[in-house]
Parts: sequence; structure tokens; C-alpha cells
Amino acid sequence: MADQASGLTIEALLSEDRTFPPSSEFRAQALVSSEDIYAEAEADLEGFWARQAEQIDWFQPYDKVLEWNPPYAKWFLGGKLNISYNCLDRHVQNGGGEKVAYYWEGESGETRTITYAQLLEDVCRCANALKSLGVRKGDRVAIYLPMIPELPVAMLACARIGAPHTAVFAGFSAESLSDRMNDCDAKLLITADGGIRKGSVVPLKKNSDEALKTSPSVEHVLLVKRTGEDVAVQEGRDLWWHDVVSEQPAECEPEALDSEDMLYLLYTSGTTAKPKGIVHTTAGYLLGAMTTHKLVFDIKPDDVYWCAADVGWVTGHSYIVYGPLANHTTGVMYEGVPDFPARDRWWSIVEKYKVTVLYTAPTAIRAHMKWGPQHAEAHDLSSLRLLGSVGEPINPEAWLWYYRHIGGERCPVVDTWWQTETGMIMITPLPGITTLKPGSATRPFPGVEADVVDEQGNSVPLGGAGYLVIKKPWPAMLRGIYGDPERYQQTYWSRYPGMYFPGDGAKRDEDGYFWLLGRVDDVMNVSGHRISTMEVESALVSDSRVAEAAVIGQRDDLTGEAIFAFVILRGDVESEKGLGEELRQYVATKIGAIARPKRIMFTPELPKTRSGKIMRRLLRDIANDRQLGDTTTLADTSVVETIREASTASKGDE
Ligand code: 7RM
Repeated sequence: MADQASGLTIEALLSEDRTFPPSSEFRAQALVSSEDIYAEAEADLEGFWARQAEQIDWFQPYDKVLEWNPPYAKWFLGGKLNISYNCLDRHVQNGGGEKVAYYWEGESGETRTITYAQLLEDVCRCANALKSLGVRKGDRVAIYLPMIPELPVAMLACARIGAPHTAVFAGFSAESLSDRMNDCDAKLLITADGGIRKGSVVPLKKNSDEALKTSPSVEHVLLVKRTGEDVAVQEGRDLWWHDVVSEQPAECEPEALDSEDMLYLLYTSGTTAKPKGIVHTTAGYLLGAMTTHKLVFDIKPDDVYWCAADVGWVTGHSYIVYGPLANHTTGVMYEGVPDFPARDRWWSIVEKYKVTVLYTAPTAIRAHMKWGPQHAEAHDLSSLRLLGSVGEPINPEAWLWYYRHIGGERCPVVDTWWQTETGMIMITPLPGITTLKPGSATRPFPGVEADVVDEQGNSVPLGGAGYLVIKKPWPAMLRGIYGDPERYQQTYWSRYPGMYFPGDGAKRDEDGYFWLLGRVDDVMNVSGHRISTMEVESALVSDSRVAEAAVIGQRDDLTGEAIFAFVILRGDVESEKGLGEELRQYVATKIGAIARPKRIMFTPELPKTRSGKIMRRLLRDIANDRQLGDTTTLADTSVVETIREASTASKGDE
């Protein structure tokens, strides 16, 4: 389209026409088996969510579903409830205390099986311990723990007494931890002596001590013994969990909280500026997480559900802790990395616990793809019935690999688009009714009104690309950025007044399916064509020799920006001479000459966040010979140095 070629919106180049309707067996047993749910929600948004809210146990009923003063929403006004009560007590009271809440597996092979009744006791003890340390309703508690059961216990204990938690990834540095604690004036820090990752120790207490030097608001540190290594314990300030928590009574009255009381803060890093503390409140968040968890993953009482994310990422908050527990689901929680001690670790876990639903990220799927299907083939994965993906656009090739080699061509793959800010899954298939297309997140969840618009905010006709927006409030939406209302307004609501702007590009095909194109900051401008990095990456990965690709725009005198592709080859492929040229040509043939990469560099790794998102801005800095921007959220800092050296060394070779 002419207006797109002029550089206004994003161009849609890739087309994928394979389709996968739900099998009649899946459809017959699915919780949602009729399209009516969409029409119902559209006809009466508040009524739809009010009906879903009957799943919540209220201490006091709400008197109004929604109050919408853009950009501020309040949901279930006047209602009183407690999330830990909804996640634990009510299941135990209903006779479900013996059901397993978590099968926990440590990286080194230890296991713990925790029932709902035990989890409730642990949470009550921890909540009492928090109170004994002076934590009161409204006080902020920072949690810097590895993937051990004390992490959900600590979160639920905070929720029980109404103290908002802020979980910080155990992979983050002392500085990131300190910044976050200072931004919210945390009163208490819950951490561990160390964490275990790939067989070695992550020095969490040491990092915490470093962070605490510049975080004066923190009065006490509650310290979990995980690794048993020697750590400095500061008398009066630091207390061992096993001393303080274990001696507490196993009962603790849940606080009756207001629907709009703050549940947690979770920091997301802006590209350059300081991290934003995303605020989530109680009733709407709980409802959004539990409804989507149940309907998107088609959760039944006997499912064994495994979300392989870290609890420190929003995915873990909504889909390891709050959603699944509120739905009385049995979950698997795994402490370590996928390739320890060997590359079949995940598949041995699926086999061992007979996992039925697996939820993970494209980055993990592409890693398994790179390692080859033989690791999965060595295990019985026949318990699986549904697969999910989240975190980045999943390119069709990775989707198909997941579908075939993990799902045995019988499990629907739900590609779920959402954000820390949205709190819940927003664009997603409903597995019993949606015909899947590899690479598409398909349709907005019932009650979510999403659109694709151009620069002016006009809806782009089907078949076109542009900016994703959300036009109506939803229950789990963020309530603001902690302490910074202007930034909230500016970041999400100023580009298109009255519409929420998530910062992602998207296109919609002729059937109205949404295809996410990545962050708009990543869009390249090549001779006036606005091209999404994701489409070029997808084209590259569709060559069977390529495992993963990251594409960025490099400054170019002739075209403004030129496409620069960083490519990881699959395990058994050698990078022979001429392969780069072949791949460049392949992209041109597959999606068009304008998208042909000018330069391809082969690399063994890419810079990623701890949740597996490719940090393209660091690759841009390298390619454009700039100083590196903020690297604090990088999972492995050595990766960028390796790439920078290789990039400098190869400059003369073209
Ligand atoms: C859940 C989560 C949010 C950003 C979001 C997107 C990207 C997430 C998908 C996706 C394409 C998906 N929260 N993203 N899921 N892009 N398809 N299914 O990831 O706050 O950490 O990140 O992640 O760009 O804006 S997050």
C-alpha cells in the first residue's frame, strides 16, 4: 500500500498460510467449545467480567464493576477479599488440602512435594514472621530469591497481610536490586544465601549486602538457607528464615483488602531510562490471571501444569503463582536451567511428573531446536495435551518444531501475547475453538478490545500493519507507574488519547488474526520502508540450518538504515563459505528484496534478558559503534563483548 511505503506505518512482508483447526477430541473436552463467549463479552463487557468474578470468594461483595476515568480504571469497587485466601484457604476448606500445589524440583535433583494444606501453613507462618518484623499493610517488601518454594510462599504471605511485594530476578545485580528497593522504599528484603544455576552458586546474600549499602529504607533481611555457603550475617538486621518463620503459628487471619489495594509492584526496564514500577492491585488482577489461566490453558482438576518461566518475571507472578493457585491447579516448579546436567532435563521432568500443559518462551524453544529433537525423543512426552508460548513473537518455524517434536502433532500451541503492564494474557487462541496459524497470537481474549492503527490512530484495514492498541479497560491492567503518574500518562496514553499503547507493532491478516511484529523501537527504516525485525528473523529461521536470528538496523549512508542480521546456526551445521550470501538471497526470495540483509554475522550466542528476550538495542549499539547502553538486565554480560570483538574483527571481510 502506498501510504505504507512512504514510511508511515510498518510493512507486512511475511505470509504464513498453514492452519491447524482444533481436533474434534480436543474440542469435545474443552472448557470453551463455542464462539459465543466473544459475542457475550462484546455485548456486555462489565457483565462478562462480573460473571467471571463469581469464581472469587469475597469477604464483602463489590457494589460496582468498573469505574473508568481514562487512564485510570477501578474494578469491583467496594469489594473486600484476600488473594492468599482465594489461592489457599478456600481450597483447603473445600476438602482440597491434600492436592499437590507444587512439585518442586531442584537443579541438582532434590525434590519437594507441597500440598495446598502445607502451602497454607507455610504462608501463614511467613505472614506472621513478616508481622513480627514490623511489616504492616501497605509496606513494601522486596523479594530477591531463586526458584525455590519460599518464593511463592513469600509472595503469598505479603498478599495475606496486604504488604505489596516487589520481586527482583535472582539474576539481577546488586545495583538493580538497590535501585528497585529505593524506588519503592522497601522496608524488608527477603533473600537467600545463594541460588543455584548451572551447577554453580549465585551469591545472592553478597549482592544483597552490596545493595543494602545504598538502600537505607530496608530495616531487616529475612534470609533463606539454600546453598549452605558461608555468608555474612549482620546482627540485628539479618534473620534466618528457619529461625524466624519456623517458630511462628501456622495460622494467620487473612487481611480483608479492598479490591483496589496494591498487590504488587514489578519493575520493567525502559530502554534507557530508569525501570518503571508497574502497579497491580487486588481483585481485577486476580480475576484476569485466573480467568485467562483457566480458559487459555483449558485447565481441568487433574492437569499437571508447568510454566517453565522464572517467578521473578510477570509470567511467573500470573501463571506460576496467582492464576494457577486460585484455580487449585497442580504445578511443577523447576529451579534450574534446561541443559543441566544434560539437554534432556526438561523432557525428563515432563516424563517424570506426567506434565499435561507446558508453557514456555520462544527463546527456550529455539534453544531446544538448536540442540536437536533427539533429547525430547528419548522421553515419553505422551502426557502433554497443550503447549503455550510467551515472551516474544514465535516464528512459524519454531512453532512448528514445538508442535511436532514436543507436542507430537496432537497438542494445540497457544501463542499468548501480553505484558507486565497488562497483567494477564490479552491476545491468544482459545484452544478448543481457535484454528491456529503458526506465528500468530490469533485473537484478543474475550472482553479485550485490541486494534491495529496507523500514525493517526485510525484502524488499519485487515491485511495491513501498524501499532497495536487496546481500546477498553481490562481487569488486570496496570493502575499506574509507582510514584510517577506523568510517566504513566506519557508512556502509555499520550500517543493515542483514550487508547492504551503497549509499544508493539502488529499486523492483522484477512481473517482478522493478529501477528505481533515486536517492539516499535526495533522497527527498521530501510529506504523509507518500515520493516519489522521480526519478519526478517522469521524468514532466516525458516531456513533449516538457522536456529535463531536477531536483526537490527545499522546506519547506512545510502538507505538510512541497512539490515544487519546476527545468526545462530543449528547444532550440526558448519558455517561454510557462501552460507551468508545464500541466506541473504533466501530472505530476498522469501519476503522481498527490500528485506535482504546487507550483512550477516554468525554468532554462537545473542544478548538476552533473563526472561529470554533478545536485547536488540545492544546489538544496535555494537553495529553502530556506539557505547553500550544499560546492560543491567542482561542475562550474560560476556556475550556482548564476544560479539563486539567478532564484529570488529570481521569488518574487513565483506
Ligand atoms: C509476558 C511478557 C512484554 C513484551 C511485549 C511484546 C513481547 C510477549 C509475546 C510478545 C509477541 C507474544 N511480559 N511479547 N509475548 N511478542 N508474541 N506472544 O513477556 O513485560 O516481560 O514483556 O514482550 O513485545 O510488549 S514482559
